[in-house]
Amino acid sequence: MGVLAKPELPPGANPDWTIPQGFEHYSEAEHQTWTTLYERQAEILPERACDEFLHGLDALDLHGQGIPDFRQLNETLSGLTGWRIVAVPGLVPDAVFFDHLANRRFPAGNFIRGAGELDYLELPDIFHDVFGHVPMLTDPVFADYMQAYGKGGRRALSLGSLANLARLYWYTVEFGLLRTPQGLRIYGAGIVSSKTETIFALASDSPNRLGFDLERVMRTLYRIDDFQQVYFVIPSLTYLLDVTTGTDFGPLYAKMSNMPDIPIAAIEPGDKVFTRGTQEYARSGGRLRQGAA
Ligand code: HBI
Ligand code: FE
Repeated sequence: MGVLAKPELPPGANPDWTIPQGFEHYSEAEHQTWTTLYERQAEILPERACDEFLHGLDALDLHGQGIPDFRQLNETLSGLTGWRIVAVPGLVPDAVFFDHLANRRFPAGNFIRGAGELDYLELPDIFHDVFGHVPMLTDPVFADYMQAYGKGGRRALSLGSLANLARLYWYTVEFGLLRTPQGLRIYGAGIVSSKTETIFALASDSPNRLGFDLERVMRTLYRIDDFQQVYFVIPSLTYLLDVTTGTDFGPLYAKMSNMPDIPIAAIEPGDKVFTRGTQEYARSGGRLRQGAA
């Protein structure tokens, strides 16, 4: 994998990579794209997204009336958990990203995907960032977890252990599942902002679904180009917060540095198996082969 080019600070951006959202510049078509994406998710998320996510949509009045104004969202969000959304032009350097999270600032892209790429995009746009990530920031426990992650990220960078911590983010914040008395529910932004993966993550018999274990997750490889082949299940948001803030990551990083990464579709001895997946979707070529949106 090539070394990711160090993104250059775009002209006009602040040293912390923040920019004005430019709310007044969005076109009618861009507002309509948001509404279309919102309506598709609103239809399928009940009984699939966790209660904390759905309550967050209500608390923020994120109900599909076009692209939201960060100034309005921030008044409500900061009152609930002290978090604020800051607009950025796209991915920002890791150190910048962690510093924002450590200060309860969530960096959200201010651009929205084109009408022709509704179903899949590599880069996080405003719908992924704001619809996918922000509702969970209204939950006090998850809000604490995200700030702890930011503080941990700064430390991981200093220890050269970013890869392990990025996997923790990937398998929780982006693609995490939560166990509830009503069954498994989604809290990961990468799933909840995707129509097709929202269905796949809970209903398909292709992926593994395994009980969350901190070391196991931080050793497990992941993919960025298609549906996940494994989802990790937490028993509660409090568990996730407690196990991460209660762990000294230094010795854990040192221990993992002498251990091999775990392949994406592996099931290891000691795994708590909710679903032993067939991996049929991945084996059949996934999104590219099946033309799945
Ligand atoms: N920048 N804007 C933005 N959004 C992200 O999700 C993001 C980022 N920079 C780095 C990053 N994520 C990940 O590499 C971190 O989890 C390490
Ligand atoms: Fe994301």
